[in-house]
Amino acid sequence: MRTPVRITITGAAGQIGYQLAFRIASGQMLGTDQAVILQLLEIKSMLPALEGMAMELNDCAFETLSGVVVTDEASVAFKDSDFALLVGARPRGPNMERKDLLEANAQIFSVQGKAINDHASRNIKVLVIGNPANTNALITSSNAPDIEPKNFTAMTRLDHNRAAAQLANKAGKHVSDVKQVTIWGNHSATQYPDFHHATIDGLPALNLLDENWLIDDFIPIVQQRGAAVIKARGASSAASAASAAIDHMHDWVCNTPINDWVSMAIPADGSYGIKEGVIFSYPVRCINGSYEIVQGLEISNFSKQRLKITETELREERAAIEELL
Ligand code: NAX
Repeated sequence: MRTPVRITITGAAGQIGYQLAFRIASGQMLGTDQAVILQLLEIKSMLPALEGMAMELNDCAFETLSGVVVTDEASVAFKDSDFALLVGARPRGPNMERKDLLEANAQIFSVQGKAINDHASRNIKVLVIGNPANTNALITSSNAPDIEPKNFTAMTRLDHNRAAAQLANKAGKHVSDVKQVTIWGNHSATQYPDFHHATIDGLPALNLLDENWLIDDFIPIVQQRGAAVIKARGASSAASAASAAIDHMHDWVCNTPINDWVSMAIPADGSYGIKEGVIFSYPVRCINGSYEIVQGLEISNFSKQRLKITETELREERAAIEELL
């Protein structure tokens, strides 16, 4: 068993946190030879629930679990943290405008960014899940100036996995046969699920599936999948979101398969015409704990328009919280 690493989960007693903690503690994120210490952060009123969760984690007797910290203080939760999954966020309340939601979350994520800056490992890998995830990641990063911006990412892996599953189902294949799907941009309804480079069982998706279905059905199905799950389940995606978060961190650390890529929202660097200043989802390959944007993909005019729409939304979100950056 390797020396324990410290993993912070915020909003740990919420529905995603309750899935995440047990799967990470059992070795599903970093492997069954990697010991972990979970550092769980919640708001004060949720501490009793979090204590109960810590009891259950102990009761699982996981070989990989070396300790559990329960706290409502960010300085404790992020102390020496090697990985952080930022799930806790303010949900949209009645009469709340988009700007109010952005500002309420900006307050939470600026506090956590400062705590990361002051207390976490200098090599921490951060994944923001709480919405609006891309802009929350931007705020967290800008409040942690001593940590490299590339260490701050936001989650579009659930959208990526949803896209792959939709293509597989339509083609009558297994999801593992689908490669090179991309989610571009924001984790919101403006995201662009791009099928142009996707292959299914080695053949271009465009050769196997009707282009009208890909444009008129596939794209909106993926964009609206979160709302469809809420309608069916009466609650938002939780197990699938936790699973995607584990995939994101696992691949970041343990590499992406050679013939495929994944989608991660990362600091824009000018690639594909997206200027710096936003956290934008790109196709990436992970090697030795780092990620690289997949370069040189052909982008059609149709795709360029879609990229512009989602970039514009991210710039608007940024403008709403600019003073907190
Ligand atoms: P829950 O409401 O079940 O849990 C959130 C938890 O965060 C609560 O227990 C709350 O007490 C805690 N919390 C709130 N403020 C906090 C703070 N300042 N510090 C620590 N904890 C705090 O929501 P859940 O279903 O778990 O979803 C969490 C977030 O994930 C939401 O913002 C949601 O919109 C977002 N999602 C993001 C997805 C993505 O793909 N990026 C997909 C799933 C999900 O919708």
